[in-house]
Amino acid sequence: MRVLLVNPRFQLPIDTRTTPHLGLAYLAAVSEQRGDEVRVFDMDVEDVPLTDFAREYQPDLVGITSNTPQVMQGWSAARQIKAALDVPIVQGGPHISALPEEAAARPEIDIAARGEGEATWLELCQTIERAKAGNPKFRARDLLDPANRLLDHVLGITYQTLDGQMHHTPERPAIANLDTLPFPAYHFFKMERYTSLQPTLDAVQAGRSFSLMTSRGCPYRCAFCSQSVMAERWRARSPENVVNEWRHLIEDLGAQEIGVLDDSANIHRPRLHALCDLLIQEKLNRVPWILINGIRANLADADLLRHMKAAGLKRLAFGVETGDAAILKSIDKRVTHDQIRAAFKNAKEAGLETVGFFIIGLPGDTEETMEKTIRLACELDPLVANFSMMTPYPGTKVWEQIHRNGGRMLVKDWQDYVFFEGKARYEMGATTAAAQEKKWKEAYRRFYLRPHRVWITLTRKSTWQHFPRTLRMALKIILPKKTKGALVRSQIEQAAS
Ligand code: B12
Ligand code: SF4
Repeated sequence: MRVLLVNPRFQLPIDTRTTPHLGLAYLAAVSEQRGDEVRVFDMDVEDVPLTDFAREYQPDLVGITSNTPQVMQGWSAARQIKAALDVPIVQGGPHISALPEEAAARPEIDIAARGEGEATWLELCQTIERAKAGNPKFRARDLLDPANRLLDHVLGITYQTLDGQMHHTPERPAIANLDTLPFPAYHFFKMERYTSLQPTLDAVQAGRSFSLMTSRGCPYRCAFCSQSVMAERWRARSPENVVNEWRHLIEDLGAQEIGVLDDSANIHRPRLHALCDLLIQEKLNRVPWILINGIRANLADADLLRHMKAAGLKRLAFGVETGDAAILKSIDKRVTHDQIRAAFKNAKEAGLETVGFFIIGLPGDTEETMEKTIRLACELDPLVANFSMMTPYPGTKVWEQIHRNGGRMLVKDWQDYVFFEGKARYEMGATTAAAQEKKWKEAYRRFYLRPHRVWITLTRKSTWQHFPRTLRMALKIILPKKTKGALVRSQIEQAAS
């Protein structure tokens, strides 16, 4: 079987980083293990048209990944492929897991895959292989012919048969033992075309930054977080299995930096201690790593932070979200401001660089509460403060709240569901768009334009090594809205050309 995995185009206009898609790297790995011929087409880095590529490769099955802002590009990619050849197309990823019927109802998509995809993908490959072996005239539409019942047995998919009936097969259980998965197959990616996800070093060579995931899922359910793909049950790989991949990335692929992408890496502290012991023992701590996502502040004690530092951790993040205690409680974060303060203090004392994630415009936020968020950010003073505009993704509690309580979404197209720009995405009660936009702008200016912050920025080597990017970020903070809009437009045009 020849399979094609597609990452639809979607570079953020301001931040032009690109990183290989870990989900596709896993799908590619299991497919290769099954014996398939595999190609990955990442539209963010490819320079040939997708249709030309598909026509030449003639895949038997195409898989397209999509998060929310990418989903329309995903449909466009599917239309391009369908126009060139008759091939079944499966779409998966976070957006599809939240709204599978929307994708399954589209003519260019045959099957929507919900949740973790490895086992589903393998079963679909088998199904199509068998169908093709039994019928040399097999066409993609045969999959959706209700008389054939070809897809009934595949768990975790949604599809619309030709008679207009929508079918949801039962949920697929989460992968119980993550150690059974092969390592992500980066050899299908044009690694030299990727930048670092979040460089901690002053210069990471192109293609030398890798991501890995040591656990999947999160037992928490914060109101704003899109947890549509991964099961609520937190599952971890064994420290030995993780270290084997870590060694492979460093020794075989030349990793200069590793980004750990777990949703909540420190749910089970003894496991993380064991992992740190192994990294130190095997001298893999020579390569710096970052915890890209926020780890739980309530579970980040000084001992663990020091141990991770010794194991090579350079930077870590905490999801602070808000400076208002009542809002912190209402979003189900299940952490207190004192725990957050202690976590930042301990992390800094351990010699770690810190990142703070803050959200502007949570339900119930007013100018007053958002002011508390800005003040808390300045008090915690992380190396990097990230202020996101509250973006209600489908499937989240905030999304339900807005639709139930008469809130108003201010964005229409899925591609606008990004939170790095300063535009309000919704309004509800006292949480007005004007207040959100005003405080977002203030947040960046007030955090980064404090004299000691300006000094830190000017004296950091990376400021000058990544000067175009630093300048873009600075302009984003300083320039008035109109000019910023022009900047964004020119970036989009540049990206499109
Ligand atoms: C790393 C990361 C990033 C990185 C890199 C993204 C990348 N290229 O992979 C960066 C920083 C660029 C990023 C950006 C954004 N991200 Co992000 N990101 C993540 C993070 C932390 C890990 C992604 C990952 O590798 N997961 C592990 C792999 C194994 O899972 P996966 O990719 O989902 O793939 C599995 C399944 O989804 C499924 N699957 C996926 N595709 C397909 C296709 C087929 C055919 C099949 C069968 C199955 C299938 O099978 C895969 C294997 O099990 C996730 C959180 C998370 N836990 O996933 C958020 C997450 C994906 N991001 C999210 C968001 C919101 C964003 C942004 C929109 C934020 C913004 N700035 O506005 C942007 C989008 C920018 C863009 N270019 O698309 C949300 C998505 C919500 C949604 N409804 O779409 C998530 C889920 C975080 C969250 N909990 O809210 N992100
Ligand atoms: S924000 Fe973090 S802790 Fe909360 S549900 Fe999402 S991944 Fe879990």
